[in-house]
Amino acid sequence: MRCRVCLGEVVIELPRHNAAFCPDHFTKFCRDQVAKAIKEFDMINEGDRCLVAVSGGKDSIAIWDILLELGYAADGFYVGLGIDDYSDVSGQYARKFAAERGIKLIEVDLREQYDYDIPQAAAKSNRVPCSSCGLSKRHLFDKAALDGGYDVLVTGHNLDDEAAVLYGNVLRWQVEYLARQKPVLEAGNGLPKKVKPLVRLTERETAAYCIIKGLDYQVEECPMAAGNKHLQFKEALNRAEEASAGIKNAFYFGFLRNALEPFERAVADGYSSSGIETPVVLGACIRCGSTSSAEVCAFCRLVENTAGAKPT
Ligand code: Q46
Ligand code: ZN
Ligand code: ZN
Repeated sequence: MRCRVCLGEVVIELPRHNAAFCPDHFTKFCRDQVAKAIKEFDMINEGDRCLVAVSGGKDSIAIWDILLELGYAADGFYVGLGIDDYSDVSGQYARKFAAERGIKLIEVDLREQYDYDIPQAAAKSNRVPCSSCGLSKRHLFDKAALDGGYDVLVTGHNLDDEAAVLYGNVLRWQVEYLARQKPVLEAGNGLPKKVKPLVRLTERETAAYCIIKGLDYQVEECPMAAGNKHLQFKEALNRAEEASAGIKNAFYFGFLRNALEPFERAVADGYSSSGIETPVVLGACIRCGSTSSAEVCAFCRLVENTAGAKPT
């Protein structure tokens, strides 16, 4: 096969697009896909200040690089999760990327600033580590975006991530989650606007983008990912993709086009999976001031239960 654009030597084949690309046209393809997602879903406006949640992995490094290449103002935000060497190395890649370009990387370290880490939180809770990790990251991402006055919080969720989450939510008909399964969540209720500009690229493509561009990233999988059911859903969808190229894309974008709206409407009309119609009253957490339906938000409860320390 030759490059679809210049007929040069190919570096990657993309069966779902029935195409192959040389290095230059592949990186252009990635930028074009991100630009298309941003435009299609109205993710970022001209002049917006973006904060990219950077884990040091391929997806967040790739989206940070692509946004800068596309001319967006994008700072980074990294959370030190305290997951042994994995976190140390991940942080180094995020810092290296920022330092080489002279751009801003905001950092929060769970141990230093909140007196706990993810292994501790996982040990104290009866749930998989990703549960307290996800809760911590979501809270800190939102806080950093709001405190820094950013217009948009950018995360590196790719097509594989979104299709796997959708698959899990469909299997259990999680109506409330399905109603929010969108590549853009507008600002509101004390939360920043959140966007996922990588939804048109797979993780194989973001990894290839980083390798071709010589961007260093954390190659190791998180050692605490065991029990994360999304990984198994991803594997199931990878098998489906092998059987039928493009099925992931069709599944995810078909949902957005054809099936999202009734879920949004149901939730707007007061649907509750518990069957109890209790209007959620949002207030401010008495510890940290973040928007919460409880007196003390879930993050502050996690901090208190895990470390006995109150966040500042
Ligand atoms: S870092 Fe945290 Fe992930 Fe590790 S513990 Fe799970 S959520 S897998 S993206
Ligand atoms: Zn080419
Ligand atoms: Zn709180």
